[in-house]
Amino acid sequence: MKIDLIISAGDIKKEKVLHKSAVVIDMLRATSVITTAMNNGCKRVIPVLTIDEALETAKNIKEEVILGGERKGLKIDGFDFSNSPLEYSRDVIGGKTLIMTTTNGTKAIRGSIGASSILIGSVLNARAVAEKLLKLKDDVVIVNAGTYGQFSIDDFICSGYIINCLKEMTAVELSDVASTANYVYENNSDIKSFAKFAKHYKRIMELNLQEDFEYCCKKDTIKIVPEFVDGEIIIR
Ligand code: 3SL
Ligand code: MG
Repeated sequence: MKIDLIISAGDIKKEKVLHKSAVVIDMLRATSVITTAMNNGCKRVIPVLTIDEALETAKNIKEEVILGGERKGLKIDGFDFSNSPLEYSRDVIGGKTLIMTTTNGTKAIRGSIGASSILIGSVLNARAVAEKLLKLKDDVVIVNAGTYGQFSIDDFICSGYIINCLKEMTAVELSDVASTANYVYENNSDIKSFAKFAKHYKRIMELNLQEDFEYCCKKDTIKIVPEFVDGEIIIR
Protein backbone atom coordinates (compact mmCIF):
# COMPACT_ATOMS: atom_id res chain seq x y z
CA MET A 1 0.00 0.00 0.00
CA LYS A 2 1.41 3.38 -1.01
CA ILE A 3 0.84 6.27 1.40
CA ASP A 4 1.28 9.94 0.55
CA LEU A 5 0.43 13.09 2.49
CA ILE A 6 -0.76 16.57 1.49
CA ILE A 7 0.29 19.21 4.02
CA SER A 8 -2.63 21.66 3.77
CA ALA A 9 -5.99 22.28 2.11
CA GLY A 10 -4.21 24.86 -0.05
CA ASP A 11 -1.91 22.18 -1.47
CA ILE A 12 -4.54 19.72 -2.70
CA LYS A 13 -4.14 18.79 -6.36
CA LYS A 14 -6.74 16.64 -8.09
CA GLU A 15 -4.16 14.16 -9.43
CA LYS A 16 -2.86 13.56 -5.88
CA VAL A 17 -6.23 12.33 -4.59
CA LEU A 18 -7.70 10.68 -7.68
CA HIS A 19 -8.51 6.94 -7.28
CA LYS A 20 -7.05 6.84 -3.75
CA SER A 21 -8.51 6.49 -0.29
CA ALA A 22 -8.23 9.99 1.17
CA VAL A 23 -8.23 10.67 4.91
CA VAL A 24 -8.99 14.27 5.82
CA ILE A 25 -7.48 15.48 9.09
CA ASP A 26 -8.22 18.65 10.99
CA MET A 27 -7.67 17.38 14.52
CA LEU A 28 -7.98 20.96 15.92
CA ARG A 29 -10.87 20.85 15.54
CA ALA A 30 -13.20 20.20 12.61
CA THR A 31 -12.64 16.47 12.09
CA SER A 32 -12.73 15.87 15.85
CA VAL A 33 -16.13 17.62 15.89
CA ILE A 34 -17.44 15.52 12.98
CA THR A 35 -16.17 12.26 14.49
CA THR A 36 -17.68 13.12 17.87
CA ALA A 37 -21.02 14.27 16.45
CA MET A 38 -21.39 11.12 14.31
CA ASN A 39 -20.42 8.95 17.27
CA ASN A 40 -23.16 10.68 19.26
CA GLY A 41 -25.86 9.74 16.78
CA CYS A 42 -25.77 12.67 14.35
CA LYS A 43 -27.59 11.55 11.20
CA ARG A 44 -25.28 13.28 8.70
CA VAL A 45 -22.92 16.23 8.42
CA ILE A 46 -23.03 18.51 5.39
CA PRO A 47 -19.70 20.34 5.07
CA VAL A 48 -19.96 23.69 3.30
CA LEU A 49 -17.47 26.41 2.43
CA THR A 50 -19.23 29.64 3.37
CA ILE A 51 -21.72 30.99 5.89
CA ASP A 52 -24.11 31.88 3.04
CA GLU A 53 -23.89 28.32 1.70
CA ALA A 54 -24.69 27.01 5.19
CA LEU A 55 -27.79 29.21 5.52
CA GLU A 56 -28.95 28.40 1.99
CA THR A 57 -28.48 24.65 2.56
CA ALA A 58 -30.43 24.86 5.83
CA LYS A 59 -33.34 26.56 4.03
CA ASN A 60 -33.63 23.69 1.60
CA ILE A 61 -33.74 20.92 4.21
CA LYS A 62 -37.12 20.08 5.72
CA GLU A 63 -35.94 18.24 8.82
CA GLU A 64 -34.42 19.97 11.86
CA VAL A 65 -30.84 21.10 11.26
CA ILE A 66 -28.04 22.28 13.50
CA LEU A 67 -25.64 24.94 12.21
CA GLY A 68 -22.09 24.56 13.47
CA GLY A 69 -18.57 25.76 12.82
CA GLU A 70 -16.29 28.72 13.29
CA ARG A 71 -14.59 31.77 11.94
CA LYS A 72 -11.32 32.74 13.65
CA GLY A 73 -12.06 29.90 16.10
CA LEU A 74 -15.29 31.51 17.32
CA LYS A 75 -18.97 30.58 16.94
CA ILE A 76 -20.58 32.20 13.92
CA ASP A 77 -23.37 34.71 14.64
CA GLY A 78 -26.77 33.02 14.37
CA PHE A 79 -25.30 29.49 14.40
CA ASP A 80 -26.24 26.92 17.05
CA PHE A 81 -22.79 25.65 17.99
CA SER A 82 -19.13 26.51 17.60
CA ASN A 83 -16.29 24.23 16.55
CA SER A 84 -15.93 22.64 19.97
CA PRO A 85 -16.37 18.85 19.96
CA LEU A 86 -17.55 19.02 23.55
CA GLU A 87 -20.73 20.83 22.47
CA TYR A 88 -21.90 17.97 20.25
CA SER A 89 -23.37 15.67 22.88
CA ARG A 90 -25.94 13.00 22.08
CA ASP A 91 -28.83 14.98 23.55
CA VAL A 92 -28.32 17.90 21.16
CA ILE A 93 -27.05 16.18 17.99
CA GLY A 94 -28.68 12.73 18.07
CA GLY A 95 -30.75 12.09 14.92
CA LYS A 96 -30.07 15.57 13.50
CA THR A 97 -28.39 16.93 10.39
CA LEU A 98 -25.36 19.12 11.07
CA ILE A 99 -24.44 21.77 8.51
CA MET A 100 -20.89 22.84 9.16
CA THR A 101 -18.45 25.44 7.88
CA THR A 102 -14.93 25.91 9.25
CA THR A 103 -11.89 27.79 8.03
CA ASN A 104 -9.71 24.87 7.02
CA GLY A 105 -11.41 21.55 7.70
CA THR A 106 -14.51 21.74 5.51
CA LYS A 107 -12.31 23.15 2.71
CA ALA A 108 -10.03 20.09 2.90
CA ILE A 109 -13.04 17.73 2.83
CA ARG A 110 -14.56 19.37 -0.24
CA GLY A 111 -11.13 19.66 -1.89
CA SER A 112 -10.70 15.88 -1.67
CA ILE A 113 -13.59 15.16 -4.06
CA GLY A 114 -12.29 12.82 -6.75
CA ALA A 115 -10.77 10.33 -4.31
CA SER A 116 -12.32 6.85 -4.38
CA SER A 117 -13.22 7.20 -0.68
CA ILE A 118 -13.00 10.19 1.64
CA LEU A 119 -12.65 9.26 5.31
CA ILE A 120 -12.78 11.64 8.25
CA GLY A 121 -9.80 11.11 10.55
CA SER A 122 -8.64 12.44 13.90
CA VAL A 123 -6.63 11.24 16.86
CA LEU A 124 -9.94 10.10 18.36
CA ASN A 125 -10.56 7.45 15.68
CA ALA A 126 -7.07 6.97 14.21
CA ARG A 127 -6.83 3.18 14.64
CA ALA A 128 -10.36 2.67 13.28
CA VAL A 129 -9.37 4.76 10.23
CA ALA A 130 -6.27 2.60 9.67
CA GLU A 131 -8.40 -0.57 9.89
CA LYS A 132 -10.86 0.84 7.36
CA LEU A 133 -8.05 1.82 4.97
CA LEU A 134 -6.73 -1.72 5.16
CA LYS A 135 -10.13 -3.07 4.10
CA LEU A 136 -10.45 -0.56 1.25
CA LYS A 137 -7.09 -1.77 -0.18
CA ASP A 138 -6.50 1.38 -2.30
CA ASP A 139 -3.40 3.52 -2.08
CA VAL A 140 -3.80 6.23 0.54
CA VAL A 141 -3.41 9.99 0.63
CA ILE A 142 -3.70 11.73 3.97
CA VAL A 143 -5.00 15.26 3.47
CA ASN A 144 -4.06 17.63 6.26
CA ALA A 145 -6.36 20.62 6.51
CA GLY A 146 -3.47 22.67 7.90
CA THR A 147 -4.10 26.17 9.21
CA TYR A 148 -4.94 29.01 6.83
CA GLY A 149 -3.32 27.25 3.88
CA GLN A 150 -0.14 26.45 5.84
CA PHE A 151 1.43 23.29 7.23
CA SER A 152 0.22 22.62 10.79
CA ILE A 153 2.07 20.46 13.34
CA ASP A 154 -1.14 19.16 14.94
CA ASP A 155 -2.52 17.61 11.73
CA PHE A 156 0.93 16.30 10.79
CA ILE A 157 1.47 14.33 14.00
CA CYS A 158 -2.07 12.94 13.82
CA SER A 159 -1.26 11.72 10.29
CA GLY A 160 1.95 10.17 11.62
CA TYR A 161 -0.08 8.20 14.16
CA ILE A 162 -2.46 6.85 11.49
CA ILE A 163 0.49 5.89 9.27
CA ASN A 164 2.13 4.19 12.23
CA CYS A 165 -1.04 2.16 12.90
CA LEU A 166 -1.14 1.13 9.22
CA LYS A 167 2.54 0.16 9.30
CA GLU A 168 1.75 -2.29 12.10
CA MET A 169 -1.02 -3.84 9.98
CA THR A 170 0.47 -4.16 6.49
CA ALA A 171 3.44 -3.49 4.22
CA VAL A 172 3.53 0.18 3.27
CA GLU A 173 5.48 2.29 0.81
CA LEU A 174 5.74 5.81 2.19
CA SER A 175 6.41 9.03 0.29
CA ASP A 176 9.10 11.18 1.93
CA VAL A 177 6.54 13.43 3.58
CA ALA A 178 4.52 10.45 4.86
CA SER A 179 7.73 8.88 6.15
CA THR A 180 8.59 12.13 7.97
CA ALA A 181 5.13 12.19 9.61
CA ASN A 182 5.65 8.62 10.79
CA TYR A 183 9.15 9.47 12.09
CA VAL A 184 7.84 12.49 13.98
CA TYR A 185 5.11 10.34 15.57
CA GLU A 186 7.49 7.49 16.45
CA ASN A 187 9.67 9.96 18.31
CA ASN A 188 6.77 11.83 19.90
CA SER A 189 4.05 9.31 20.60
CA ASP A 190 2.59 11.59 23.29
CA ILE A 191 0.61 13.62 20.77
CA LYS A 192 -0.39 16.27 23.30
CA SER A 193 3.20 17.27 24.12
CA PHE A 194 4.16 17.60 20.46
CA ALA A 195 0.99 19.32 19.23
CA LYS A 196 1.77 22.12 21.70
CA PHE A 197 4.46 23.31 19.27
CA ALA A 198 1.76 24.15 16.71
CA LYS A 199 1.03 27.83 16.12
CA HIS A 200 -2.66 26.98 16.28
CA TYR A 201 -2.16 25.71 19.85
CA LYS A 202 -1.50 29.32 20.95
CA ARG A 203 -4.78 30.43 19.37
CA ILE A 204 -6.65 27.59 21.09
CA MET A 205 -5.14 28.67 24.43
CA GLU A 206 -6.02 32.35 23.81
CA LEU A 207 -9.62 31.21 23.39
CA ASN A 208 -9.49 29.23 26.67
CA LEU A 209 -10.05 25.95 24.86
CA GLN A 210 -7.66 23.81 26.95
CA GLU A 211 -10.41 21.22 27.45
CA ASP A 212 -10.98 20.92 23.69
CA PHE A 213 -7.26 20.43 23.18
CA GLU A 214 -7.04 17.67 25.79
CA TYR A 215 -10.09 15.94 24.31
CA CYS A 216 -8.83 16.11 20.70
CA CYS A 217 -5.47 14.57 21.67
CA LYS A 218 -6.93 11.38 23.20
CA LYS A 219 -6.10 8.34 21.10
CA ASP A 220 -8.75 5.91 19.89
CA THR A 221 -11.66 6.84 22.11
CA ILE A 222 -13.99 6.44 19.10
CA LYS A 223 -14.38 3.38 16.87
CA ILE A 224 -16.43 4.77 13.99
CA VAL A 225 -15.14 6.22 10.70
CA PRO A 226 -17.31 8.90 9.10
CA GLU A 227 -17.19 9.02 5.31
CA PHE A 228 -17.92 11.87 2.87
CA VAL A 229 -20.19 10.49 0.15
CA ASP A 230 -22.14 12.55 -2.40
CA GLY A 231 -21.99 15.80 -0.47
CA GLU A 232 -22.67 14.46 3.00
CA ILE A 233 -20.76 12.76 5.78
CA ILE A 234 -22.33 9.53 6.98
CA ILE A 235 -21.40 6.22 8.54
CA ARG A 236 -21.63 3.25 6.19
O1 3SL B 1 -10.66 24.77 10.26
C1 3SL B 1 -9.96 24.69 11.27
O2 3SL B 1 -8.73 24.41 11.32
C2 3SL B 1 -10.65 24.94 12.55
O3 3SL B 1 -10.99 23.72 13.04
C3 3SL B 1 -9.94 25.94 13.35
S1 3SL B 1 -10.43 26.13 15.00
O4 3SL B 1 -9.79 25.14 15.82
O5 3SL B 1 -11.86 26.06 15.15
O6 3SL B 1 -9.95 27.49 15.36
MG1 MG C 1 -7.11 22.86 12.31
